[in-house]
Amino acid sequence: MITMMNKNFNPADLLTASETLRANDRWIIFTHVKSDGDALGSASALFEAGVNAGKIVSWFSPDEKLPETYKYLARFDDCISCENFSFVDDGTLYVFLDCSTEIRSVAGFDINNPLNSLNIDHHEDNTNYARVNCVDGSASSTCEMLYRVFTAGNWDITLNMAESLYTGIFTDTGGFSFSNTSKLTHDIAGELIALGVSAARMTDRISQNKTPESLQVWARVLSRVKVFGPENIFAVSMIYADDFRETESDLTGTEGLSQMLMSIRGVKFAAIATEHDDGVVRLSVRSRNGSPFGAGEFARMYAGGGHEKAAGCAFPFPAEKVLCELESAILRKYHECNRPHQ
Ligand SMILES: [Mn+2]
Repeated sequence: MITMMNKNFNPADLLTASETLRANDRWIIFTHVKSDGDALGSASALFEAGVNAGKIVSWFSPDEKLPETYKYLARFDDCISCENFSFVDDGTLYVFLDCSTEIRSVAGFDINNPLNSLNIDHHEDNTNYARVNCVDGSASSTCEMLYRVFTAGNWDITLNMAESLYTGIFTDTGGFSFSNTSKLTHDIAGELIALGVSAARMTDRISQNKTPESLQVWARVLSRVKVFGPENIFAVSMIYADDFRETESDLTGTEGLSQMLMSIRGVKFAAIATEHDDGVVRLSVRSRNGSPFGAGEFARMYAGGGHEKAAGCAFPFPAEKVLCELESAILRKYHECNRPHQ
């Protein structure tokens, strides 16, 4: 399996990122589409840090609606939804958080003329599109990166910021259970707890949030799970647009479903297909050690992206054919990986 570690990370980048933030009085923060706990947590923490340091800060997301689960994050309500942004060379610092490419966020950023910009991320496949890049592919989360930026520059970390940072670290590590969880991850979580974060309260807020409506979607998806392949290492299932309509729930209630498939005994690779309102089907893919290919590798076959073990892509088949096509695509890939080299 190819692991694309970011070769360019240098610990000095943390201080450079901190100094870039200090040197600029106006920040505009961008997070990625389909925001998750890490994107929202890092934006919330950075927003607070900026306001506390007397900066003028705003935050834009390409999402029409943010997942309600994270409503407790400071500055959650300050996020402005916007698809296209007019980037201007007026000295504003544009900060991208948790975005492996600029395309993952609002449209309009020109990588050939990257203006005054800062990219803080932990995706192995980050394209270093900004003027200043602070990307460590071995970090668990952007929140972990941001904590390291804050400590490198001696920024005050308030309780609000600590809760936001803890949120991203918790969600991107699956509650400290994925292989990206390191000693450093735990050390930082410990520091955040020392700042007043309650681990139990954070777990409640993040995990105890399912609505009865969203659980009906879970029930449908679980009833459709298909496990297959050698020693049953593959699992797939599907959410149809009708599932949302009939249960009066939405996409935000499905977070964690692909991880649920990974909890089936023996499963090393799982994919959940979701039919969106516009008919487009998107895959959420997960893998763990022992899978013949990584989630990222699979998603890239369909021009998707993400991490080696958690990735996503569009899947170009009509909803009624998706499960069948998905199973054969996985098996084809499996046979390709096992074909003897010529
Ligand atoms: Mn992340």
